[in-house]
Parts: sequence; structure tokens; C-alpha cells
Amino acid sequence: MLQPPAAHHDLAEENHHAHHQHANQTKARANSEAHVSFLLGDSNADGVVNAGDALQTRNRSGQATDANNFRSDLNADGVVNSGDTLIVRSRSGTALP
Ligand SMILES: [Ca+2]
Ligand SMILES: [Ca+2]
Repeated sequence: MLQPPAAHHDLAEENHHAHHQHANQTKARANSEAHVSFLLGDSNADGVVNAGDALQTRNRSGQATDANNFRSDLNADGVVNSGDTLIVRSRSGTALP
């Protein structure tokens, strides 16, 4: 996907005026974003969201969230149920870059 030319212009302007401290903050923010970019809906942690995750989440339906099944509690309400299965299904087909 091509970036709009305006975005390049804005970035160049920002870099032109940026101090080193600002650059470091930008870098730190980018790192933290990468750190939290786990794949929502990837219940079995294989890097893609697909029917396997929906199946696993459905099989865990009714369980209270614990250390073993927290990846299936997509909406983080403390229990794995049909609401989480719906989220997995809506995310099906997505994968880590
Ligand atoms: Ca998966
Ligand atoms: Ca849930």
C-alpha cells in the first residue's frame, strides 16, 4: 500500500524540527507498541486466527478465566463464553505481520 504524499511531507517536517529527545521518545513508543501487538483472537498462540481458535474457545466456554485459558477470554470479562467465540470468529483470517 502506498503512503499518501502528504504523510511523507509531514514526517519530513517533523524530523526536520525534531530534537534527539523527541526522536528517542518516538522510538520508545514504537517499541512499546510492538511489544503489545499480540494477536487478538489467537487462542492457541500459533500466530494466526482461524477455526482452530474458534474451536478452542468454544471448548473452553463456561470456564472462568485462568492462567491456562486467558487467551480465549477476548473481552477480558473473566469468563470464556459465546461472546469470546464471536470475537474470535470476527477476527478469523488475521495473522501477525
Ligand atoms: Ca491460532
Ligand atoms: Ca470473556
